Order: sequence, then structure tokens, then C-alpha cells
Amino acid sequence: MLADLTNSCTIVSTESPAYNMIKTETQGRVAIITLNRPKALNALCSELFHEINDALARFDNDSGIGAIVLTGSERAFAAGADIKEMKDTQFIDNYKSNFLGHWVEQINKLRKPLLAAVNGYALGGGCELAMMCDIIYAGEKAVFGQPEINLGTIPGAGGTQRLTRAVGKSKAMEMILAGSVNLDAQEAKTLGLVSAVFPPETLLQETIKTATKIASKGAVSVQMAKEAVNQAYELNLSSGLHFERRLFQATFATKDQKEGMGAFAEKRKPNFTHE
Ligand code: CO8
Repeated sequence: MLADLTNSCTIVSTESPAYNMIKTETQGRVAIITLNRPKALNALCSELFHEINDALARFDNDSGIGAIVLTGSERAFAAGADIKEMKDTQFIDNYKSNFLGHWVEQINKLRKPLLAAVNGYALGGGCELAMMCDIIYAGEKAVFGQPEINLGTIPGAGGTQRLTRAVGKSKAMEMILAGSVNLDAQEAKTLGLVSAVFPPETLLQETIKTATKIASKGAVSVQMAKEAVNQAYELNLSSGLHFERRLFQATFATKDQKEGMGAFAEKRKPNFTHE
């Protein structure tokens, strides 16, 4: 029954689990969302994105969670948007329904750190989904690419923007225009798209390890730091530095700053309370 559900976009309610196309779990203060539509290589259909967004919103609002990990299977993080679902849609409907826009709203406004653990294919929307995350770790066999041009279309969820910022104009153009120039994990690391590469079987644990480290810090300063880094994409340098300084000053209104600096002075480990 579940196998059929994971390969179809039909919304069918089951008693349990609550989600048809993702699995969620928590390990301490870390939440893990696993894309689970194996027969379609985790192709991103409406139902799958609806579930991702639902889980993200839930964990973002859960004070017991300090960081979120997004992962797929060893074969595919996600092989792109669901081509079969969107192939016959029309511009006017896509425009009116804000196709893709409403998929990515939640993830773009997420306040908590989101880490991608990418094994296998991260193509098209899959590559874009990984790039929406704050940190990308890759398994040795990961493949990053933007093949939309082969389908007569272009990246629609940040590929032309985030990939260009990550790997530079020439490589981004090559990948997006030729459609068949993919990056393997090591190339992606060399170019700065991913920050670390691990054997496929340890990738998720390594990602959770970093997520756990992040989640052990003061949640307010983690959130502020994420906000400040993201402003580096939006603002010129002097405005970005101004933004950063104001947030830095604001951290002195938190209990965690007093605890963190107090603990250093007293030569003990800090006990952050996320206040
Ligand atoms: N959509 C729908 N179904 C897919 C997709 C996809 N993107 N990718 C794979 N599948 C399905 C196949 O149709 C196949 O299903 P079935 O068994 O029913 O025929 C099954 O998954 C397994 O796939 P393959 O048999 O093709 O497996 P291979 O190992 O031979 O090949 C590949 C793997 C290379 C990944 C191949 O499947 C492929 O090229 N997939 C399409 C990749 C692609 O073009 N992706 C871009 C899609 S367009 C897009 O993403 C626009 C961006 C929109 C933004 C999204 C918001 C985040």
C-alpha cells in the first residue's frame, strides 16, 4: 500500500504514518525529514512539497528543536520537480496558482538552520532544494545538476541565482545552458557548493552531528547569525555590516550571551536556555 502511495501524487489518507511521502523523526534537539518517494527518485510533486512544508513549519515552531536535517535516499536526494505532474500544465494556471512560489515560501522563511544531507541525484528542483538549505553535506556519489534545459524549460526555484552565487557565472552557465554538465561531490566541494563530503553510509550521521552541535548553541544567537549571513546575499557591504552590528549588540539583551561569556570567564561549559 505504502509503495503505491509513494509513487503517486494522489492524496490518500492513511491511519498512520501521518505523511505519505516523507518520514520525520527527532534525535534530541534535531529534527530529520527524509524524502520518501523512492519509485520516482523523490521527484518533487505537490503532495511531497506540501508535506515538507508542513513538517518544516511544525519543527520551526517547536522550541524543543534547534536544527533540521533534510535528506533523501542513497540513490536520490531528489531528481527534480515531478515532470509527469507538471508537463501538461498551462502558463495561466501556473501563474494564477503561483506554481513553485507557494512551494518554497515556507523554506525561505524558515528561522532555524536547515542542513541538507545529499546522497545520489540532486537534479533540477532537487539541486535547488539543496541550495535552499543553509549547509549542504554530500555523499561521495552525489550528483548536482540543472538539466531543465533538456526539457525545454529553465530552473524555476533559484537555480539561476543560488547556483551562480555558489559556483560562479561560468560554471553555472555551463551547467544550466548545456544541461548535462553535472557536478560530482568533490567538484561541488571544490567550488564551494557543499561544505563537506562523506561516504554515503555515514553522511546522515555526520550531518546530524553538525546539526546537534548547532542545536546545542543558544537558539536566539543561532537564528540571528543565520539572518545576518543571509543578508550577505541581499545587502551591500556597509548595510550588511550595519545589520550585523545591530544584531551583535542585540545579543547582549539575551540570557544566553550572559551565560556564554560568564561560562568562559568561569572556565566552565555554558548552559544555554535559548532566552
Ligand atoms: N519527475 C518525474 N518522475 C521522475 C523524475 C522526475 N523529475 N525523475 C525520475 N523519475 C522517475 C522515472 O520516470 C522513473 O519512473 P518509472 O519507473 O515509473 O518509469 C523512475 O523515477 C526512475 O527513474 P529512471 O528509470 O529514469 O532512473 P535512471 O537511474 O535510469 O535515471 C535520472 C535517473 C538520471 C535521475 C533520470 O530519472 C532523470 O533524468 N530524471 C529527470 C531529471 C530532471 O530532468 N530533473 C529536472 C526536472 S524539472 C525541474 O526540476 C524544474 C525545477 C522546478 C523547481 C522545483 C521546486 C523545488
